[in-house]
Amino acid sequence: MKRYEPQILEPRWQKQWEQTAAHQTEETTEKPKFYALEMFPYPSGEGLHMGHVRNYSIGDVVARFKRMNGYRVIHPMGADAFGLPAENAAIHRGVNPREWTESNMERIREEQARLGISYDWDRYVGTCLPDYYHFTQWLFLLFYERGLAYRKKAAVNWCPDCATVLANEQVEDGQCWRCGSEVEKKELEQWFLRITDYADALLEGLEQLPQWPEKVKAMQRNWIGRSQGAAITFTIPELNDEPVSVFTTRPDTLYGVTYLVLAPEHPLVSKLIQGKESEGAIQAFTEAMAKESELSRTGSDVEKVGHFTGAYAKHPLTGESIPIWVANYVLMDYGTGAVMGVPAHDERDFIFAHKYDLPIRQVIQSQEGEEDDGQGAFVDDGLLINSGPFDGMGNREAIQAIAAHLESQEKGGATVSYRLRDWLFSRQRYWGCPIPILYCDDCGVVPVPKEDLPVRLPEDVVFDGKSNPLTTSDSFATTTCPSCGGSARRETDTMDTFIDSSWYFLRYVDPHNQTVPFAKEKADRWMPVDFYIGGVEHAVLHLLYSRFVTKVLHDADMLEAEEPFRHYFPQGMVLKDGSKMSKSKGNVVSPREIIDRYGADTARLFILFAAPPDRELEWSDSGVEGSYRFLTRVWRMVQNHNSLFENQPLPQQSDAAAKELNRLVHQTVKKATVDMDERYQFNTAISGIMELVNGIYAYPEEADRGTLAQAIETVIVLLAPFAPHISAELWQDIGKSDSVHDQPWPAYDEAALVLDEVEIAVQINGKVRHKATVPTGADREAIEAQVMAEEKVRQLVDGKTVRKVIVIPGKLVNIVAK
Ligand code: ANZ
Ligand code: ZN
Repeated sequence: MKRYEPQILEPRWQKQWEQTAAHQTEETTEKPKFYALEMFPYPSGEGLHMGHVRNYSIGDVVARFKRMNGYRVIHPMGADAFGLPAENAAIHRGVNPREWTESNMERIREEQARLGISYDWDRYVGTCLPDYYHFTQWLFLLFYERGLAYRKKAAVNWCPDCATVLANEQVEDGQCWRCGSEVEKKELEQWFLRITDYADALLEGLEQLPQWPEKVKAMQRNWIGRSQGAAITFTIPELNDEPVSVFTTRPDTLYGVTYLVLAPEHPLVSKLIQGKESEGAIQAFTEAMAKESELSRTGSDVEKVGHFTGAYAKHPLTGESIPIWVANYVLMDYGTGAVMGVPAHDERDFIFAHKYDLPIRQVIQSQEGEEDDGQGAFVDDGLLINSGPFDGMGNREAIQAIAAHLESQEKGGATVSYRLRDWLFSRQRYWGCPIPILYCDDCGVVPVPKEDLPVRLPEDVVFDGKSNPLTTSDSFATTTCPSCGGSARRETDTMDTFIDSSWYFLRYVDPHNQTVPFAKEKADRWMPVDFYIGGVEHAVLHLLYSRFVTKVLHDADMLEAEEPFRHYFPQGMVLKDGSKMSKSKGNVVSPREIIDRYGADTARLFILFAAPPDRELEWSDSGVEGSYRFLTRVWRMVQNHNSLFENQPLPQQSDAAAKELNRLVHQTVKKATVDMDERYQFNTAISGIMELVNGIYAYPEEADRGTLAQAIETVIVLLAPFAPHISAELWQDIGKSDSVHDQPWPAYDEAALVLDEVEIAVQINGKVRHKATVPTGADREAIEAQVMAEEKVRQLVDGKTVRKVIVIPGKLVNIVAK
């Protein structure tokens, strides 16, 4: 018998698929489309890990299943190839980041090919290749033209010794990861993308995504953080009635304000403290706050620290004098950077007022009119008190009423705030996409004309780990201004690498386009992505940025779709011994070893069988063994019956065993179809196939050969999406000249699922008293259970004790009862 040797047959099939372009995308339009996408990998030096293998195995089953079901499928792959690790390799090991990245890309591609994933390699996209980043720059210019890219001073992490900007991950306990010096915040000109313009669209779009997990949508909603409230204008008499606006969600508490708090960075602070006693202390406080993160200032267990400025504001409705403070917990970049303190009704303000001995004034009372116990803030709904004309009003109603009243007096009005910030987009890094902007002494900021793209990354750069390498290239930094011909300086910042992955799925639809990022017609042919699978760690940033970019491109008339991913499916983690498989835990199982030992089909089958795709998957060596044994069993089953296919017997369910096997075939097909289609329950689909294989092994020698042949064919076809190599080989071994992967997914016949039935006699103490109808082939237990439950039988034995039930399957049941 021919032996199962995956190490030999798998590479052979992979080569054949490559040579025949077997997975080339069908661009026809008669068939419905399906866009199957897996998150593309970062080409690190480590190669693929099991998380990748799981990701691709799931995506591939979906792609293959849809192809067999008559869809034209696009299933592309690429590499997210810009990023810091390449630059670090250059700094620490002196390697060229481009060569380092390209060799990793090559290695990962080889490993992906070894898995037998059905990618259309002709559409391969690498974000660090000039071919691709040409159009990342093109898109940046589009954002710039549409007023969605702008420059603004922003605080960045700055290491004074290395004279460089640090990413947040490079700041460890407030110190530079490289030299250990204290990291400062420094205000530098940075590029931003105006994602806040799309805050509402990004929220509303979530309503159109019923197939996204609720949890992921909630995370995005949270991140956007839309908050409905009011802006209220206080004035500062000593500064000529200069207005100061606060943002509050609780205008109903306006009469309870006993102080205002400004963020230390608020522009009014320096004016307010000028020449006052507080000046020195508040300046020092402001400097100290500038170095702290948002979390270290506002965390719920962080002590609230404030300083009185010595200045007062005037209450917009009562005219009262309100002391103005600065405090750590008020942030400049939320709302207006100023808040009104209402200690009676806000927990945080209550703590602050207690600490600094500020007055507390209750303005909302519970419906029952209980006295406030003074133990904390009263944050529930109730009726207004101490609130002038609004006394007695319910506070919900008062939120609207007070906002409207302020509006009529031009002292404020309803407004919305978002947690979402504009996307800080520039990086002082080398291995990223250059920002296509020039600075000319005469013309100012000049975008590079589209016909001059791409702005290529220079290679004559120095990696000293200090300055941005791009600033060390002579060929790059100076150039001529396209509008006046004078000399100009190039922008040396590169783009945040998140932009690269925010549009790659659009490049896949038209990867060789040399003039535009993609043709609209092609985008409309394929978008949106129908099934996007990847780790839930991307639930916010990557998925939100991709949605943002898609919406901008939609508004620019570049595609019809308004959302990039119809169905986002977060895959579960791969665990080993109960914890995440990771290098630091030392519990990594290498995909290479598994493939070397058992073949890719076993690895894929194990991963898909061991758990539903959205659940955690516990790695198990015995489970892998089990999958291998199953494939070997399928192999033997087919080889043993090889001769069966020589004369192609027609199935005829002439005997009971054939009928039963035929029923099992249809049942298995139905189960696999229902489990796989949009339910993605691959594990149960596979266990169904395993049962069918058991049924075939148990099939009697003398039963109909045609039915047996058909059952075996069905197993091979059903296995094709899971274990594509072995099924291709076995299909060939039973004499088929076409490819198993071109077979239609088998249909099932509901009529064939119905069990045949027989009539049997039911005796009580040896006398026939009843006839029961039971399924053919039902076993003793099933027959006894059914018969004893029948109404007629229950009546017959009523009041008697059943001593014994004798079942002769297919013939009779005798109940012995006294
Ligand atoms: C007065 C007040 C009374 C408030 C009350 C709450 C309860 P969300 O829901 O997160 O939007 N706030 C506004 N701007 C702030 C800033 N820049 N830094 C820190 N806190 C700020 O929260 C809005 C509430 O957070 C606002 O409503 C304000 O406090 C505070 F009984 O105003 B509130
Ligand atoms: Zn110029």
